[in-house]
Amino acid sequence: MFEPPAPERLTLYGSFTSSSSYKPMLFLALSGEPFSFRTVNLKNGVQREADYLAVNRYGTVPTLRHHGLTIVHSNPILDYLARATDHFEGKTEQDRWHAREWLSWEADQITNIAKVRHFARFRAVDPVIVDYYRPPAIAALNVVNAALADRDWLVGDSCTIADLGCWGRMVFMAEGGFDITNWPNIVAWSNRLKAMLGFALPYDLIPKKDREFDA
Ligand SMILES: N[C@@H](CCC(=O)N[C@@H](CS)C(=O)NCC(=O)O)C(=O)O
Repeated sequence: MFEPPAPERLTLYGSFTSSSSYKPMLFLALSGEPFSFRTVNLKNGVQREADYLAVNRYGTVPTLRHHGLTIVHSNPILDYLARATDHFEGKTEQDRWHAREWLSWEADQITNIAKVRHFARFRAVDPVIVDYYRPPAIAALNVVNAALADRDWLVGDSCTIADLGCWGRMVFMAEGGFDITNWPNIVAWSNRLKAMLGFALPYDLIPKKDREFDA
């Protein structure tokens, strides 16, 4: 069921409600690389079915398959895509490490925004839980806002996987009650991303059904 169409074709498994899926999806949309999308419906629990667990043992999206490789978790996927396609890669060796430093940091910190949104949107939980994640989420937004005070992109002078990873994880912030206008440098940065050819927000970008994307 989840066999990739052809080993040489990039195949992304994801879900339209998932910020983690949006990150590589946005990379692929902006880069114009051909790829196949395979939907994993989280609402129906497809991520916990044996066929998908054989692809991704964590039962999460996204997963990328290419040339016989299976890569799970959004940041290793961004790392792989940058190396494999040379899009959104840092220009210098230091920039390449700096971009990956941002990805590691976002997994620790921006993920708090995704947690607030997750509990606010998908689960009826004690408000204490949301209150626990909100301050570190705000702190993460403050860090990104400050980093963008005197620069257009997080690393170097062009968009890299650092921007796609950090933006992608925070993209549903409004669903968590975060008003982006409180962070004006993030607004300006998101507008730069939105101006790029191929950009779309998750509900417009991630298909609800399997789909082929050609160059
Ligand atoms: N750290 C992982 C997080 C993956 C993750 O937790 N994905 C969520 C959707 S955003 C998921 O698949 N959840 C499974 C579920 O809800 O059962 C990544 O960045 O890929």
